[in-house]
Amino acid sequence: MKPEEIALQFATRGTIKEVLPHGGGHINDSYRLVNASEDEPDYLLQRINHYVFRNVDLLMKNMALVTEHILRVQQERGTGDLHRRTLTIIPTRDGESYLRITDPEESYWRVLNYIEDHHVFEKAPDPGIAYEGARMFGDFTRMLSGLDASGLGITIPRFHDLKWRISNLRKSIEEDTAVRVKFVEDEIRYIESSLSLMSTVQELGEKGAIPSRVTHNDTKISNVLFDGNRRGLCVIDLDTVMPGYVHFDFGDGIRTFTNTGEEDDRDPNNVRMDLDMYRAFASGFLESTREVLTRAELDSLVYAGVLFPYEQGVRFLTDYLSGDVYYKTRYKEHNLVRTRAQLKLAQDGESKLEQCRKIIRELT
Ligand code: GN1
Ligand code: MG
Repeated sequence: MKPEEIALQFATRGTIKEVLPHGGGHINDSYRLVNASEDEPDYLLQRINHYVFRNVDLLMKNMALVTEHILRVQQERGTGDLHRRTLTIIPTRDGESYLRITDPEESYWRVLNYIEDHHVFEKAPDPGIAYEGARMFGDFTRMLSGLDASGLGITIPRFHDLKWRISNLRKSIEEDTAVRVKFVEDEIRYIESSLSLMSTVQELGEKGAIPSRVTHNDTKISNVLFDGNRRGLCVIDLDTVMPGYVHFDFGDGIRTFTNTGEEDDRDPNNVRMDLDMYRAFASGFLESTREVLTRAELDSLVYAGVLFPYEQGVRFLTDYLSGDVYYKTRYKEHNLVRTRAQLKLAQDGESKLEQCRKIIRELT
């Protein structure tokens, strides 16, 4: 079924005159539903990737809990312009939070409010934007610190379980399905040699030294919408919101905000961890969270900044070795290019670990 036909099944207002492809996620497909009437809002239609998100029902229940909680907090704060500052699930005409289609193939769809006049940055252009984006993600953590994490389901089991990610990588090396191991021996060596440093956060979690919280789990800059005045409007992409450690959000933010190159830079020499951006991200994030985080969390955040480029490198490499089955790729070596860029960022971060520790210490 076409997105145009799917759209008709949701309880939208007005008349949809156009369906335009929207955004650049690696997992779901999104479309903007343009309303014929100026007075009626546009919407966002999304096809939920069912291969990645096996339990759509649970995912949508999480999303309802989180969006309702955020709306309540924003209302208590007296925030204006609420429809641009919160995500709202638009139900189907039958009152369901999503639509399941079985014919001709199984697919899952949902509709959200479209946030008017927003800007997305694929990369943080300057420290001011990095600060603001980080403040938004920190505020997300802060708003959800009032929601019991155990009430949320796990949308992707073991999403940031490093041991599991490493065991999958080792399996993909052993199986060598795509006959590519011979190209990545240096990368594998680096991953093995840094594993013990990278395991710090997981070990703290296992010991119970850091608490479980509601985490976003995909805190890249393109998941914050900005207005025309460089102010953050809203955090989007709530599919991976589930219980986790604050390190997951801090770490993925550092991975994406501080990279001087691209996530998939073909030249790893372009990729470094920019310390001005680091300071900007850390100070924005901590501005919102300083009061809710424990000392043990604050003292160990620095490890998250190296862990996330590393873990992302491990995930891209596993997909490369498995023959590109998870991430959308635009060319044959795309996952290899991504792997090298991410591991370069992890290595650069490792070499700057003490400087980063100092930055965080100064801010806490
Ligand atoms: C995926 O689909 P997108 O771009 O929001 C991935 C993230 C990765 C990211 C890398 C569910 O996110 O974990 O960090 O790509 N999401 C999932 O860009 O695997
Ligand atoms: Mg995402």
